Amino acid sequence: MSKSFYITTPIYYPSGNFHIGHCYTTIIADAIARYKRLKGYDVYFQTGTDEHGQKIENKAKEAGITPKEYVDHIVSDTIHLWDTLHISYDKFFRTTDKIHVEAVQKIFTKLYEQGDIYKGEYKGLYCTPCESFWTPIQLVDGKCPDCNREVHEVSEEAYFLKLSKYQDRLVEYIESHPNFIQPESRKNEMIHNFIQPGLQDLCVSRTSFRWGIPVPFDEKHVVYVWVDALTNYITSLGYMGEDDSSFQKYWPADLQLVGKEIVRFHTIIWPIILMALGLELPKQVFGHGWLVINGEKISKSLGNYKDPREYIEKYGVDAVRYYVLREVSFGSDGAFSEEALITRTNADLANNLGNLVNRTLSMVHKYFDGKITNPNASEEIDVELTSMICNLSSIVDDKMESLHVNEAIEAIFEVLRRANKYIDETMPWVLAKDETKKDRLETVLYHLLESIRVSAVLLEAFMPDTSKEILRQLQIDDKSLSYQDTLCYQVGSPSPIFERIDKD
Ligand code: ME8
Repeated sequence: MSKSFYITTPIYYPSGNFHIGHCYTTIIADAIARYKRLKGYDVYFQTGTDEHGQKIENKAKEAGITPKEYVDHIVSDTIHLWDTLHISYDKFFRTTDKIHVEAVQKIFTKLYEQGDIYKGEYKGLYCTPCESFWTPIQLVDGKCPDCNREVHEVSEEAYFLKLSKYQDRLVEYIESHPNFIQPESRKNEMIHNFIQPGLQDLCVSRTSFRWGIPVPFDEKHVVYVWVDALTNYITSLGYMGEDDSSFQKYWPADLQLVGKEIVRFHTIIWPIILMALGLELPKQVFGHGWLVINGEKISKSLGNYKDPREYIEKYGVDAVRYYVLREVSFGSDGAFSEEALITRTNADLANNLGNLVNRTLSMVHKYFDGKITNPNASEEIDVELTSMICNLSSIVDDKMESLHVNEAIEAIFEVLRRANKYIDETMPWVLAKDETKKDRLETVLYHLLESIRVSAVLLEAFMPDTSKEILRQLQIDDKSLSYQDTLCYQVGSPSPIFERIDKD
């Protein structure tokens, strides 16, 4: 039986159109999920939408429709965007799904009955756009430290989750599980800035709006949206539902990807809920950086973005996927610009990859009518390229295991660059003029085909359409990830994979 791998993205707020920053998290999760499938794992990749809360209620009111009508429209648009980007999610989960609502109510009741949730009075500062409570010392210039907007005082009867009770256990867990919070810098930030100063019990219900999951034993309260949202990672698997076989199979999650501003929810509130429920914690929460434009986070509230579909229509899905996967070192912030997207597409995809495939297939047709085997007339000059092909899969594996996704993709492009250089060094057009060099010419072209084949198989994780198209042109079924000596190629006609984009 294959090993399972459960990977999640955050569930997104359907409070407006999605931007390339949301696509970034989702494309990276998709590349990791596809890569794990390629390696034979039984992958469960989940994404979805976080549909409750005051912000959504307010937006729906402004639009003169019900909150459910409001989110339905955005959710169907989101699914369309993910499908356009070839996101290979196994589950798109909505927090308005009945199975989730019922399970959250059971979780809340269980925690209340066992004394981890209790009733009290809340007085504090609340940021509605972020759905976050803050203490006065956490504010920056009197405003929300995340979004720099006004917070307001709230005072109401409320239920509280005993975070304080679990503080020591949480610190101990984080310290004894070095992979739990990654990258390392985020772990230090959580411990020193948030946990060690002392965890206060968390207000986990609201009475000032209605668009949420009602507390089943006290219906004027709705469940705090972060408790509702975080539990999606288990309710979607059937936890507390009629059929929990997926939960038994996939929990604990292997990897939960989240943006850096929501690491604290995922590494403080979420593990404490799990501890209180007596469940295992996810193996890793990885906090990635933001895509920024002119130094500022791309965000709905700043409105500094275009619909990602504009880029997809102009440059193609795989150019967009490649750019976000390749350009940013995962974990750090990275600049997004249309100009850099064009530069990358031209340099890496049209020149490096596209030309290599086109030149090689054209030569295979011109000199061997498309049919090539390996006569093994190897020379010293071949060793660097063939050993790079042999090592590629293990390099990509190391990089993907440590989530250096941009370096994994770079390793593939290094082989492609080396193969282009190999053409210039071996000069097949000169070999073709000499009848006695026929075997040597065939060997050279064979090595080139192998460098393209192995790269194309690996590219399935990053650029699935491109991978499929290259393998179609090669007309080869062999998906092995190492250099093969004895394949019989009968390649198809070359057609351009990426056109150069004219900047003007
Ligand atoms: O936070 N660059 O939803 P959300 C990279 N509903 N990532 C970005 C980004 C950018 N410019 N802008 C946003 C929520 N993101 C909650 C999650 S999970 C139980 C609940 C990322 O729609 C952001 O960091 O505001 C976050 O991880 C994700 O998009 C969803 O943001």
